[in-house]
Amino acid sequence: MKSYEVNFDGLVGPTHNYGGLSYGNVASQSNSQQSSNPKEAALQGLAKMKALMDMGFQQGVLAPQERPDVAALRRLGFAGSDAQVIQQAAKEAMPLLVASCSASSMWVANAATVSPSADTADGRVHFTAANLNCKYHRSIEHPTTSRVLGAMFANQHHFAHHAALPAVAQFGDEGAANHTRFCRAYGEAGVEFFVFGRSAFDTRYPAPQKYPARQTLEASQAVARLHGLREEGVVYAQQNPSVIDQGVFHNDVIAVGNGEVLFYHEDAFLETDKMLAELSSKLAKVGGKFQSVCVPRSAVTVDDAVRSYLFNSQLLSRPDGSMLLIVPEECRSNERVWHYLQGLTGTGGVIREVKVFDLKQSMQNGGGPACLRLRVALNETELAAVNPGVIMTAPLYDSLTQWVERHYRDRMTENDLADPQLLLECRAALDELTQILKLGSVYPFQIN
Ligand code: SUG
Repeated sequence: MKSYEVNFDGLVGPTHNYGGLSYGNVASQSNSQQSSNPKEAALQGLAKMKALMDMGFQQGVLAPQERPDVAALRRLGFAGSDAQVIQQAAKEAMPLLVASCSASSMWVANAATVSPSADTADGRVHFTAANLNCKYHRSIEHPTTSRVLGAMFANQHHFAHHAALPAVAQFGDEGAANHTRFCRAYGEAGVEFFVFGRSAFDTRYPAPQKYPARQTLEASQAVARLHGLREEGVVYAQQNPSVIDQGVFHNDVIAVGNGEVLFYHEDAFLETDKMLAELSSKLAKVGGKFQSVCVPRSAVTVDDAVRSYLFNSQLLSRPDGSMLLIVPEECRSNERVWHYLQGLTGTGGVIREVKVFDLKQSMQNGGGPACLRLRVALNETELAAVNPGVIMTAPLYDSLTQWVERHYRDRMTENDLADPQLLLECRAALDELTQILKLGSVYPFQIN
């Protein structure tokens, strides 16, 4: 049976702004308080989806969330009408209003961890929504994420959904940003690679000194158990704490994998040789031949990787078995990175082509091409069981771009977030979106 990797990209929400909310994420901190352009952000994301679809890849779309999250503000004690809640928060606790307005759900690599049916004990595709509890503004995403994923992958015969892990730091889980899967073919059993930043309970693992390690070993292990993965089909590795301290807040900022290939930076992991050997032997047991492409620090520094997002790229398989790398424009403007990429594609290795996309609006908050997509490997039958409303087509692309043009503002600053009119605009837009994507009622304003 045919199988595919389907990339579901997060549609940027109408409140996209630079709130400076993510300590440890260099771009988020350095662009804090700049004005953003939500319309341009959403159109840049849609252009990437369309381009991948036009290249023949399976492409889907994941809806944004209701923001401002008035219910979250009410849980923090703000009261009255929705407009009063927003105005009171703006007056007394602006950082909380900003957090409740973040469009951070666009980075759907953090929405969930997904295990394809070929890896799981019950032969279903498993999803665990990420609790994202390292940052308040992201910790409020998972209930709606679960509803949206439930509406997209509704068939219980094929899809199993798990609620987010307990919302405490010991189970900090950032979803697929710290998870990669290696396989010979998408529909065959593979090896799931979980990368953690620290251990919550085992003091033998070192932790970063400056910035938080968002993913714990215990969270990754819990996800593997929930998904019914075989021990032989899982490898755990620790991120090098020193790269977290240099701004690598998720592993997908320093490594990306696809098929039988891991593309990574020399400094990305601890005990790299042991990890590569384990990946290689476990992949061999399911018939695969592991290949690694290491980028030496002499060619690209960790700082280059953080600024250019070289590794936050999409590594995609082409029909002839070679691979294509989708990188952000920032890779072209970094001389060392661009030089490295020219060499990489020129040497006859597995990565043959690089395509560049302008995703500046998202990049300025630390979200590159890979952050914007959630990968779901599906066989033909499973793909047919996905809600067809969320699969990208030329007419859907047209409807979504028109929808963005109609509803999105082209400038957003902190002051705009305090405007109660914004809430009404967002709800009207999202109500229409759920009809376009045939999601039913998934937002708090539609349910309560
Ligand atoms: O969680 N930025 C996101 C970026 C997530 C990137 N995702 C992956 N690497 N997969 C984060 O730090 C910034 C929001 C702000 O500052 O307004 C933010 O949440």
